[in-house]
Amino acid sequence: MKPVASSFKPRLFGSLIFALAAAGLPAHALAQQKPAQADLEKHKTTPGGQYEPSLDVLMGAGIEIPGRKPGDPVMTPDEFRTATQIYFERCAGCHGVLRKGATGKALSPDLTRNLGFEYLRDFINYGSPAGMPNWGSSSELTEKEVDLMARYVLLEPPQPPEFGMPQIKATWKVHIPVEKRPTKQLNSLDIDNLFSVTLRDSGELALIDGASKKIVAVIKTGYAVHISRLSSSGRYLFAIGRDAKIDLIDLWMDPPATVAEIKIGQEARSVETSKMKGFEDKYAIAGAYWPPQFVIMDGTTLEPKKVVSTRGMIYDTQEYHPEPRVAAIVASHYRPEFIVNVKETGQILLVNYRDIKNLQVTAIEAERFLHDGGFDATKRYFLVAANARNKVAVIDTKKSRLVSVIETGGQTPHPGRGANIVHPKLGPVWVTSHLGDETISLIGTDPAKHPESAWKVVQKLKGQGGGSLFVKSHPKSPHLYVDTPLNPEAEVSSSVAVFRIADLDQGKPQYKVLPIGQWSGIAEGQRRVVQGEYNKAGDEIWFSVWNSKTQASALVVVDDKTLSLKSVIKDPRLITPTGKFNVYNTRNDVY
Ligand code: DHE
Repeated sequence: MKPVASSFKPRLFGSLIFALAAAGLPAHALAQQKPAQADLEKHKTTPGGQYEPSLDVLMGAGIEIPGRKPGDPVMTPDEFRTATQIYFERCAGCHGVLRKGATGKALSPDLTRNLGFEYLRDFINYGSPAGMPNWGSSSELTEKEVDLMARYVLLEPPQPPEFGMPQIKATWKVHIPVEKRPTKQLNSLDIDNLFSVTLRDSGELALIDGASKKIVAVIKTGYAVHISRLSSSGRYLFAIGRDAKIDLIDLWMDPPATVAEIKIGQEARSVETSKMKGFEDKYAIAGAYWPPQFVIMDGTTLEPKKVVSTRGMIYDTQEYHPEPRVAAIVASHYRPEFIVNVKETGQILLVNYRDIKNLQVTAIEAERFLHDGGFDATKRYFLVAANARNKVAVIDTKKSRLVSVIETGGQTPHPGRGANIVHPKLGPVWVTSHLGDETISLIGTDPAKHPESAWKVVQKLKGQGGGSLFVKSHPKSPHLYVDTPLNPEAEVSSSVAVFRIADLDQGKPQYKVLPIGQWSGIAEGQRRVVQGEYNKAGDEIWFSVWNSKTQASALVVVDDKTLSLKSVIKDPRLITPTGKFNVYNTRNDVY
């Protein structure tokens, strides 16, 4: 069947076309020809390209097929459902749920119809060096699926439903009311040295005792659970799934168990709790990717108190963005404020929770595509990556204002919460690695004693390669660790690089490679080694060896002083372990 849209005249432009033209092909043949292998190489998916959000939960949200318009490509309801699923899983992260553009270009029908079916099909097939993955030629999508997606983007985008207070309230369950909970810790766990480990693909978390390395409990959570955060006292643990479900776990119970749950949207990644003196354990906040909103809740019951939309203007162009996602959220230690990072508008919102009825929000103009970040060692300054802009924005949480926006000098910074170390010559610095290359950037964070270094990239180290997601150190550690789980080389993705902090003032600081994947004793799979996390004492660091759901995974514990293998935690229940959150370090922002 010939799609109706193929009658639209393809407008031939873009780097793929230039590459073909350079190869001497006539313009009319361009859309149909396979480019040369050398040109295709430039279109390959990068680690950064692979790491875009997959909004796969949205499909379950009751998507309506938009009304057909004259000239629409023919598509059966089944095809439409398949295409919507593919779009949310693979495309919406960059192009937006509503196809208004995010890090990728807008794909609204007024634009796609101008491009035409053939152009779109070839673009989806071969990608572009500007970052569009080569979905077809990499065999990620079949020829039929590429054809389907080219027709799909010519249609009006379907709009997933909103999720306001009535829907949020309907999902809220208190399993154990506060008055029926223990009044003192009932178990004998060393709570501060517990690790909450994300078991991504089983939708669970494992609580592991830091000393014995024994699994204390495995607790059901939301779909593809993402992160854990702790209440200020350390008693309550909050886990958020990609389906925006939060589980509130009481660590005083024997064994620790879920006491309340709620869904704050359809898709989410971040949760945090109030840390300011006088507000300990009082509030929780979670941010959603869809609908674009954050929700403030009671910290002990999850009762939703306030839903705030993040739809609004992009900070610099002052244009409306219909779906600015909420990325990292941290809690200020200086003011009763949550620091909410809004990706697409580039605004950092300081949400004052002193008076929720008369909510005061300070909107700071920062940079677009804010993603993840953490505090400096004093916890006064918050540094967040604007990843697609290769920048880091710095907020002074004491004065509630922007300090600086810094070019990191690498491609796509991805710090996690970053690492704070004291450089032998340059004083306190905060570190980020990068998804796109091997650069590890050190940013000065001490304007009082090292004003010449403050808010500048004072040193760039070279790590093992691109595909890094997390750096880690500890105030007591002599080392800085850099993972590379998304590096295409198996040897690099299954190991970590370690720098000795004392050597950083030498000409070209060298790193040592720890073969964590090999140490795990697991022979199968990709053995991606991801996200170091210290124990409370700061003398050992845990890494996840992250395999697929059907393969063995493990946690590997390294002696921080000797950089030798200390222990391997293996258990059939450890399915796809990724993030690890030590209670003490997480509640006190130690990293
Ligand atoms: Fe994450 C933190 C979003 C994929 C493991 N991740 C975060 C944060 C955001 C985010 C916004 C910051 C939360 C905060 O501090 O409040 N992550 C996203 C995505 O949008 C993305 C790119 C794709 C997606 O569809 O979700 C994504 N993340 C991943 C993974 O594939 C990882 C490696 C494995 C997994 O479990 O899914 C992963 N993300 C993590 C971890 C943290 C995190 C471990 C917390 C790090 C920390 O030290 O605090």
